[in-house]
Amino acid sequence: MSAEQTDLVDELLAGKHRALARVITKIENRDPGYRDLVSALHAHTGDADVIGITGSPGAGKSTLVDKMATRYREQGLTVGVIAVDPSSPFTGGAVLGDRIRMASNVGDMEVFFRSMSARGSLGGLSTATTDAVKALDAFGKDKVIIETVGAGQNEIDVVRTADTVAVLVPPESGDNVQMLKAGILEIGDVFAVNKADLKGADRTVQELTEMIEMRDDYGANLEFPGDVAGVEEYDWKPRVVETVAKDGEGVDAFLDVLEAHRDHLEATGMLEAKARTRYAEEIRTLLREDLSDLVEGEIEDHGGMAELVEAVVARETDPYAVADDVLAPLRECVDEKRS
Ligand SMILES: Nc1nc2c(ncn2[C@@H]2O[C@H](COP(=O)(O)OP(=O)(O)OP(=O)(O)O)[C@@H](O)[C@H]2O)c(=O)[nH]1
Ligand SMILES: [Mg+2]
Repeated sequence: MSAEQTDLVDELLAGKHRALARVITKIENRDPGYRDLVSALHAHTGDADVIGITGSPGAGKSTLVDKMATRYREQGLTVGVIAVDPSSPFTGGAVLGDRIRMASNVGDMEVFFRSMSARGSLGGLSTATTDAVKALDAFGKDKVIIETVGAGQNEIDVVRTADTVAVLVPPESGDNVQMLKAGILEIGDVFAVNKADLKGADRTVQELTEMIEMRDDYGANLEFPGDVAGVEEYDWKPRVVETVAKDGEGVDAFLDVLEAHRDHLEATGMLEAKARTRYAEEIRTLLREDLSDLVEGEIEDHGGMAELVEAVVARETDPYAVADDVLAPLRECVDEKRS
């Protein structure tokens, strides 16, 4: 690691918000050397409580996150917020930034706010989010909140970085069934029927409760690498609460439920199990990305994709033979190392 990078890490660990912001920018841009930074931070992580907030556009996520941050600050806790916009092609998260943006906490440096957007990074957003969470965790933020619009697989991947996931559902949104399809219902530990001041909240609470009752496979889709004591006792049943984020109503009860989930994760060893699962996924993702880069390099060395395709079109070769050819040098290296 360069001296500059070492300084940056030291400053971040010493609590300098400017260094934190710079590290996250490097992570987001995948600046050369960002990997060394994240590697250096890893040893300092593991203490933050990571909460994911998702839900349909305009559900009130930012408004709720703002109220949450205020409450946490009142409790003397430090907060980091990452607003992730998976669909936005714009840089710097300007789109999110122009909406409700931590209105009451602007200027309070103990609430660090940052938005991140897809920027055309292929599948890299959840990696970037995971890394940004690490930076906030290493910095010493007690609570790290990830806000993301719930729509597709990308968002689900993003929110899985969190230990506890809350899904916001506005009353009578007609979204419920759609969410089921998108798999969001499966990842919610807590459901907040926000905008409970609007009509139809009771019915939405009831619908959600019924949907939860129909499920009995909480956490079943999690794979556990290694045995963690007590995990079989994890039997959290998702809870449904009502909130009026814009007035702060129900926010305390909502935070209590988040805390209850956290306690249950800890007591059952599920917190550890989830972390293990995430690390396994992280390692696999990095390996896939690195391998893919190697392969792209090999494609170039073989004349580039266009040329390879022409040869296939002309029936000089076929896709299987091309794949074998392109991989041959990599295979040889591996065989040499092994023997
Ligand atoms: N009536 C009512 N309006 C609310 C409530 N909470 C938030 N809003 C309003 O809903 C609108 C959207 O709120 P946001 O907090 O920006 O929603 P969001 O989910 O972050 O939106 P995106 O980030 O764009 O997906 C704003 O006009 C809020 O003032 C609530 O409890 N009741
Ligand atoms: Mg928002």
